[in-house]
Amino acid sequence: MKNTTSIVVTILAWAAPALGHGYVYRVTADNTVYPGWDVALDPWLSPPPSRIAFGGGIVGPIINISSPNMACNMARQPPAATAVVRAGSNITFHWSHWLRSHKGPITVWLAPHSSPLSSLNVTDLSFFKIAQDTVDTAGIWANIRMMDSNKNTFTATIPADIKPGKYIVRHEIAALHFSEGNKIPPGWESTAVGAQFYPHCFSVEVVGGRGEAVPEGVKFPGAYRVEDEGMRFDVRGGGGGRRYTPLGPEVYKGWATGGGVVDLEEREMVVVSPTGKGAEADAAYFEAQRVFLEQQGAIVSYFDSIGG
Ligand SMILES: [Cu+2]
Repeated sequence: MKNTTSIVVTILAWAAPALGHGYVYRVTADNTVYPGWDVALDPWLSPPPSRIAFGGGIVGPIINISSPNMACNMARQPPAATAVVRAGSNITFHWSHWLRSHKGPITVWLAPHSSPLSSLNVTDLSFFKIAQDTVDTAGIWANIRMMDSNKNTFTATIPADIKPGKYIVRHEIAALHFSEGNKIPPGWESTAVGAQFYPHCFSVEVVGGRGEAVPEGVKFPGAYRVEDEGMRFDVRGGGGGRRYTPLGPEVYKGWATGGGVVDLEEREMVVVSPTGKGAEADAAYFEAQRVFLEQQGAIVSYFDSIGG
């Protein structure tokens, strides 16, 4: 017990507030495994690593829905790489440990763009929703399902009918544990700030499709409003029988509703080097990542154990 506490305290001392929160450390896009932005390892790599993720290393919640950070979090470093995905293929986000108290919906969005990534302003983009999970009839929330049934991953399908080209993928977990004013547990009043948002963004190029669809999108900030019903829900008390109303527009269905689902040829799994420095460096990177995820898991377990 004491041992665990001292490990937790040591880590908290330097990595503190962010690390209780989860982050996407890996993305499997159309059977190619890309490194995400590893908050523990990537800020220290020299030269800076080439990632499909917007980097910056911040994993704390966005609590102000008018903030420009609602688009792609506080990530200030644009991606240097782009995942190439076939229209109709899957993209899977691999999360580190997530706090069980932080229950809420998960969404995935796409926004087309034609600017160089280095000068792209993500708040100008129009995002359409391609995947969503909220709460099931048993009261299990999306991010709990992600942990307990899907090995900390969430998967979306790139609509088969969208116009080929460059897109930003926006993947968001929202946490509603402090969203219902009268349910704040004693001692947590000062942190009761409402719904929290944890967006992550990635660069992809959609290829191979026969589609021309350019679905209507929404901007972040702007897509959510304070008065939206989905901003509030009593995730501790099960909502008192109320059904959850998702935030933002409906999921874009594309051909899914009118047929036209594509049959993609199987693709062999490819792992993109996280270091670009050969097998030995990659093995060391993956080992460091494994150790760190374990430590982050210890922090999360600690918070879980005190109910936070
Ligand atoms: Cu939190």
